[in-house]
Amino acid sequence: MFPRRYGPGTSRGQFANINRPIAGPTHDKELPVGRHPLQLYSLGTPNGVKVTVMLEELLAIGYSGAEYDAWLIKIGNGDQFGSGFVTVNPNSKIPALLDRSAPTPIHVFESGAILLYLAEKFHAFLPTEAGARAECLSWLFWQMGSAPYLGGGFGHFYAYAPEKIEYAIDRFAMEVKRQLDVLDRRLAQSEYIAGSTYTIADIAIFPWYGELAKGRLYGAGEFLSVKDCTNVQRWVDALLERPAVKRGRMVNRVYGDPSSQLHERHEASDFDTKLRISSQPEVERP
Ligand SMILES: N[C@@H](CCC(=O)N[C@@H](CS)C(=O)NCC(=O)O)C(=O)O
Repeated sequence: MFPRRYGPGTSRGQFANINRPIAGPTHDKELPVGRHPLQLYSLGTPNGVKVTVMLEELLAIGYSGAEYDAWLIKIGNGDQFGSGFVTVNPNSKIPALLDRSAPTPIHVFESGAILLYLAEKFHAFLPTEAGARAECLSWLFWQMGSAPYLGGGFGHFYAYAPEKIEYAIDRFAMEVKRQLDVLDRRLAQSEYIAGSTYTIADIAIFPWYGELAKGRLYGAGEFLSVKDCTNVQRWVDALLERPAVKRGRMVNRVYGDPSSQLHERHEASDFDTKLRISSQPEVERP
């Protein structure tokens, strides 16, 4: 029986230490600042990877103004509740971006807003023609609205919940299967998500649904029969070949194969010199 008024219960599960019912900082801590115009405070989860892939794509096509320092925010340790981070993102979630190239530094939070901000700043990966732009933004916002059902819904109840609740798993698995089918039907019609060109819609959707399709999220590939989504598979395989995608997936990554982990990124050469040679695997939290 639930009480009439909410009060924190005994928090359980692997994220119990960072769950809290109030916002705001828990401690004073300034954020580090590097020498590049863009300062990214993040972690290599799907929401973080969207931004590092975008920055690497911008650099790959020659926008040196997209040079960035990527600082590691360990959400399992509560770094997102430090006063400096909360100033950049009052919602205390990665990713958060600080653009110091403007006379007054600009704070951007929410991965979709960061992608849009960077696309507009550099005039890249966002079509300018009204119809194509609307298509791209529709899919970008589709991702932002849909992924919480995948991460906060399916992933949470399938992989993280201390006890398995059939109703919750069934409800969210069905929704995620439906979302995958939305993408599969779309990708049967067009090469990329928003049409014939690669855009921020692909960059936003790939780290969630692309990784899911490859069985790398929540160990749920077989359960969701992801191999049946042949058009999604074709699209992910193409994206995984992009050098910028390969680099972006490594930045701020603290789990998986140590040789794919670049905990912080400050120079392009870090990919050659600073990949992890040993580290403890850490579980992601999308
Ligand atoms: N809608 C947000 C979601 C960001 C988000 O959920 N970030 C997670 C990691 S993927 C986080 O920072 N969690 C920390 C916490 O919940 O305390 C976005 O797309 O930027």
